[in-house]
Amino acid sequence: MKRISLTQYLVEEQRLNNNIPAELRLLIEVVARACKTISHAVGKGALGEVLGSAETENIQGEVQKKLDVLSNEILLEANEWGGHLAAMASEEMETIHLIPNRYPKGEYMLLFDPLDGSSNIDVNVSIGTIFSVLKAPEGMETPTEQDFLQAGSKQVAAGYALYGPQTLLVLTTGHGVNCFTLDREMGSWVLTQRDMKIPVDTQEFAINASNTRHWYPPVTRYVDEMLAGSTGPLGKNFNMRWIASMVADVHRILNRGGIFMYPADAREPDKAGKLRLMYEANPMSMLVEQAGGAATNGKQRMLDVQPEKLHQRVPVFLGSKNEVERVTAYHQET
Ligand code: P6P
Repeated sequence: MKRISLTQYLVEEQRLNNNIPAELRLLIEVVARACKTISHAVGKGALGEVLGSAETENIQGEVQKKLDVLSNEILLEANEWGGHLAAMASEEMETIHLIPNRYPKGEYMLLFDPLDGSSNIDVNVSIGTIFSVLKAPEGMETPTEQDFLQAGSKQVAAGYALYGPQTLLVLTTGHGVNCFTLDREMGSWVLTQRDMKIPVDTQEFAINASNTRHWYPPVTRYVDEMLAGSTGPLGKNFNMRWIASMVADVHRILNRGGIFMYPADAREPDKAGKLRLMYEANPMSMLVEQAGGAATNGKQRMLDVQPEKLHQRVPVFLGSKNEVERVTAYHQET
């Protein structure tokens, strides 16, 4: 079967369905090129002197890995001169990054977690880059942090790169989800999965079970019912997977179904869980919904959550529609 490249896919989408403006197409290609560079650095591992800690902390107070810092710099440098962006925001930077005056400004704003799953870097487990694209307010050349605080439903594109046995790029512009595999010999992204769909039911869940004693009742009830197996109230046995790399867990769910949960728990007073809304939960929720799944914060549709802070955290329940709806219903009952 003749395979097509990311460029050909995007050009054909733009030409045939007119659903990807040229500027957005070019922005996506810049991000995809930056992910190729990150993949190359990640792939070198110890040979590239890029493993280990950078001995610095990010805005989250997390010790940064060298690859966290390098990946962030790669995305900043690749996107500054392109002319498609008005500003960027990153998990690794306290506030937004405006495009330097020497470059033309564009109509989009790019948000990213440059290298998600950092705790896995040094032990050679899959990690990834997550990105989200919003539109800057009309004619706004220098957006403020406030302009970034748009609900996930306003995203015009979202995706991730997964640096695993293969390097993959999974992308949506609001018209389904497609997966591209990096052809390392040609250096091009090749369309390998069209219109990915998440089964509405599943027998596989993903949660960090070491936090069991901290969970609130709706999560405890749901996990206990799954653990009860075929003789329990759900009438079926469940398997569990937890890679501790959201990109890898979400990719598995996009391929074979499942429910991913990072709930709030009694450890944090703000009841927000660990994952960030703007550049983890929102892009992943757009992908999951576009693939026929569901995503909530336990109380409401994730993409309807109105952001209040750039780095705000949010509880995450996403994946197979029927299971996300079940655990969300349990939250409504409390
Ligand atoms: P825990 C990685 O650090 C991350 O942000 C997500 O990729 C992942 O799902 C989660 O945190 C893992 O958290 O508490 O299990 O280490």
